[in-house]
Amino acid sequence: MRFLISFLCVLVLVSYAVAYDPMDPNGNITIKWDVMSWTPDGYVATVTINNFQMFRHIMNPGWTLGWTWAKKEVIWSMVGAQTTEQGDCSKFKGNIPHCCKKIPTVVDLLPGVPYNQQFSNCCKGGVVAAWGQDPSQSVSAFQVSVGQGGTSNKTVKLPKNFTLLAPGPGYTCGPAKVVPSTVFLTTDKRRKTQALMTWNVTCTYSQFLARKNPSCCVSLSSFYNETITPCPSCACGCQNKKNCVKSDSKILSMVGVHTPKKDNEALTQCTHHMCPIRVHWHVKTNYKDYWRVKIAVTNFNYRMNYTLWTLAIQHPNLNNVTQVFSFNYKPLLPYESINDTGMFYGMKYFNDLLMEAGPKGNIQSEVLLQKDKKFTFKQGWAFPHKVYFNGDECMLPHPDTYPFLPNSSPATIATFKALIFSLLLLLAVS
Ligand SMILES: *[C@@H]1O[C@H](CO)[C@@H](O)[C@H](O)[C@H]1NC(C)=O
Ligand SMILES: *[C@@H]1O[C@H](CO)[C@@H](O)[C@H](O)[C@H]1NC(C)=O
Ligand SMILES: *[C@@H]1O[C@H](CO)[C@@H](O)[C@H](O)[C@H]1NC(C)=O
Ligand SMILES: *[C@@H]1O[C@H](CO)[C@@H](O)[C@H](O)[C@H]1NC(C)=O
Ligand SMILES: *[C@@H]1O[C@H](CO)[C@@H](O)[C@H](O)[C@H]1NC(C)=O
Ligand SMILES: *[C@@H]1O[C@H](CO)[C@@H](O)[C@H](O)[C@H]1NC(C)=O
Ligand SMILES: *[C@@H]1O[C@H](CO)[C@@H](O)[C@H](O)[C@H]1NC(C)=O
Ligand SMILES: CC(=O)N[C@H]1CO[C@H](CO)[C@@H](O)[C@@H]1O
Repeated sequence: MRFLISFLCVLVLVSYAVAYDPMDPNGNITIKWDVMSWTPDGYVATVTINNFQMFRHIMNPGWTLGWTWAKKEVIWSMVGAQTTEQGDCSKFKGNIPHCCKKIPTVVDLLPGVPYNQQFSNCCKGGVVAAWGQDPSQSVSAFQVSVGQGGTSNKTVKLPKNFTLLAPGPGYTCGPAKVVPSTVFLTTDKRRKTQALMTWNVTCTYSQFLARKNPSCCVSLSSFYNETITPCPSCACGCQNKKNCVKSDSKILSMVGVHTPKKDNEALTQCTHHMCPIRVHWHVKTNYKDYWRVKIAVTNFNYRMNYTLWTLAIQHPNLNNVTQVFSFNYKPLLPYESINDTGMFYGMKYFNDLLMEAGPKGNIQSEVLLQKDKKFTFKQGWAFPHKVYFNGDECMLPHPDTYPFLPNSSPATIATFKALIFSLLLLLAVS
């Protein structure tokens, strides 16, 4: 037993260290620089940000990218993005660069900029969809003209220390690496061109770097037991409890209270769990060959409309999803032998926006599943193993508190889950 515990500990630690997410093993954000031309004092590059994460998008207020120049490079101009500060360009006469900072900070332009300032895939306010939700919108790009840089693939020095300042500390970027030059197809698809040089940077996400507490929790209920298992108390940390707002508070009608903060800090309704988001899983109906689950997501954050929300769930019966009502559904890892995870997301213009806390701050759906060979209502089998909202894992209740089928007791599975749960708790506390 002791061996098992230490093995699990090691496994857990290792997987956090490399930010490996078993629900999305290939998920990352890539930043690709394609040098399109060399100039007398540098180069012009197309910078493309690809979000390859299946269910984690970059939400409002969008990405902010920083890097450190290797030498004395400056940015002469940018198309489709801008630096937030110009810095000290006092050494220049005549043409003044767009930015002279050693560590430039770049943001996307907002929608609606004049056509001549646009670049393909630019100007979305830095919002980038999740790959699994909308691959065509999971990319963002801009053009940068670099001066005082190398002027050939022998003399150019790759920028260093790439940082996704927003969405923030959850992302860690590796070093830039020269990769085979990107090949482009002309619009009529009859000719191929090629970048003069290409380098890639890969950034990965770790929830444990992003925040101390979960940002969502799960509650459970079933038709076979009237107990509703609530979210764990203080699931999202109770240190902000003094700043929470009661649902009948007069503050809520004050102007500006609902305006999102730059760092997206939540203004949470006072609840025992203190989570901005709660996911409820209700086992609703039992048929001969099928069973039905109702899923509801409630927003307790007065300061956020969640656009393009995603819900990723692991449950052994998701290999047999027959019908999903009023959400979109896509299996994750559909080609692996353990086909037990899937993502739900809203239907465009119908429920892809989860409104701020209040009467409209909820969305729901029902899922019809064909019974798996292992199907049972015993031992909490009908409840999900993992739930992620917008790419962050939600806290589940303790398995001992799940609604039980009358006359069945939580046996081995529950105790095993309890073991893992206490391990996680131990890690969270330490
Ligand atoms: C980043 O994600 C892409 C797409 O899933 C994958 O092909 C690539 O290997 C990943 N890169 C790294 C360094 O993991
Ligand atoms: C570099 O990034 C692009 C996506 O921007 C990806 O398609 C390509 O496979 C990456 N190259 C390597 C060698 O990882
Ligand atoms: C790396 O980038 C971050 C953010 O832009 C900055 O705070 C830090 O000083 C940089 N580190 C180095 C070694 O340049
Ligand atoms: C640099 O460019 C030359 C041709 O101009 C090419 O032969 C060489 O492979 C390139 N080197 C790198 C590292 O891309
Ligand atoms: C959410 O959207 C509604 C309607 O578009 C708007 O009135 C409200 O101010 C928005 N709330 C936030 C927090 O952005
Ligand atoms: C995984 O499940 C989905 C339905 O949820 C199904 O379409 C797909 O064929 C399954 N893949 C495998 C390998 O079983
Ligand atoms: C319902 O589940 C709870 C555990 O959450 C259990 O204590 C209770 O006995 C169950 N009710 C019935 C009627 O079995
Ligand atoms: C509807 C559906 O996907 N049914 C599948 C459920 O799972 C069994 C194997 O466990 C498959 O044989 C069914 O085709």
